[in-house]
Amino acid sequence: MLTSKQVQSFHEHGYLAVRQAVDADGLARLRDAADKMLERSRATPAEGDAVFDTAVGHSAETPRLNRVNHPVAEHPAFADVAISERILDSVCALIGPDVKFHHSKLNMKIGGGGLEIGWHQDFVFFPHTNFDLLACGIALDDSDTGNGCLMVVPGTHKIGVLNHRDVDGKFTGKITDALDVFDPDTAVPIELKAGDMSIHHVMVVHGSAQNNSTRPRRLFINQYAASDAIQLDYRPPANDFVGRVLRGKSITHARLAGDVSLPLRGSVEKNSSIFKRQSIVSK
Ligand SMILES: O=C(O)CCC(=O)C(=O)O
Repeated sequence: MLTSKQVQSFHEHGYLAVRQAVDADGLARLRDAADKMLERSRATPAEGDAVFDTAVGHSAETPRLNRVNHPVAEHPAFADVAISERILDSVCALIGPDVKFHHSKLNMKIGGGGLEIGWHQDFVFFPHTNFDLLACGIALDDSDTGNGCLMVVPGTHKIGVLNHRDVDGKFTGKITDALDVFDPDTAVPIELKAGDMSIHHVMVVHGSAQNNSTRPRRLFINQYAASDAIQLDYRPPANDFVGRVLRGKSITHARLAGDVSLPLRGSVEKNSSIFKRQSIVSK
């Protein structure tokens, strides 16, 4: 369970590192499941599919992934951790007693060039009626600045929704014109040991550098939402976990965050991802 100091720090800075969020057995199961997913991806073509976001050079002989989409629906080891009491205790301490599942992903950030993720706020990818959403990232490997750990800009969850569109209004997936609003030089790394967990607010500016080391940096991310945060751009649920109430009651009312303008992402290509979107727009 989080301490009151951790809860206060999250609300003040927009992120936390939680040590040993999964035990050694849980970690071993996650790592084994990640290895199995990589094996399974050998059958996926180079361009990827709905589950596997392939990295450059992916082939049956040399599987290389940027991401596994919806891992909770692909292997029980991921689902067990995503809905574990231990993690839900932390989530509820931060966004309240009524919580639902939003989505999961396993970002692989492979050694020898795993991709950079540009500065962004998660909220713009899935705008809701309020901001009580957060992401829990469980490290499958030790994660530090050497292998592209998550970086956050503290306090930016309080500066409002930033622009993630180019001059033509096309959604870029990364912040385009707000460098006067936040200073990337004030970003801090969230360094984790395998089994630790980062938690970041849906509005905090974050990203991560390319992995130029020889070590992998796998981060299993689960997004949770307060049950009364309702997604504004409806999409058919990708699996049975999406929208599932994990703690507390189902809601009868949506809660609005106040007088805010909520940007809608708009439609994107099939099997698009943050990796593809950010590189398309920056080319
Ligand atoms: O894996 C990372 O370093 C960042 C993850 C992230 O921000 C995302 O997938 O939206």
